[in-house]
Amino acid sequence: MTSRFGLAVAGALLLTASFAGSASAEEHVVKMMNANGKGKFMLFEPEFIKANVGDTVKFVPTNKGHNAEMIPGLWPEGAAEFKGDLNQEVVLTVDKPGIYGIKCHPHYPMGMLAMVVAGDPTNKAQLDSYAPPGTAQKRFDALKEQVGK
Ligand SMILES: [Cu+2]
Repeated sequence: MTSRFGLAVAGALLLTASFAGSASAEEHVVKMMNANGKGKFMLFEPEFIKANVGDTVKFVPTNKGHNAEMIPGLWPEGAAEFKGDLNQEVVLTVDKPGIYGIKCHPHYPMGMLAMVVAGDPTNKAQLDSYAPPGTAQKRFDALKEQVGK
């Protein structure tokens, strides 16, 4: 009995170790939505994504009328360009460390943006130089706050 228990513990430890040491890429899923039911309209859910280089972020059109595309003023140097079509699922491959700004083209002035932060925020200076349009500033500032954490 004791030895069998010991074996189970050893197995569990082994499993934990292999997970911790795994370098396999993660897929993050972000919904594109009209409302979150908590008084927020036109949004990516979640809006802030902490990722690792090599991960992917899949943007899913949960509601119609949205897309996901890069914010050119907030994009890691050398990272591939990114633009999804309206109502289409699109996958961002995180190929460089840094801060990736994502917007929905139709609703960007209403603040529909997301940030993906992977590894070192190499382009952090862009957070200060970049000026989002209209009421996007408020959500931009909230996301910017999270990058520092
Ligand atoms: Cu939208």
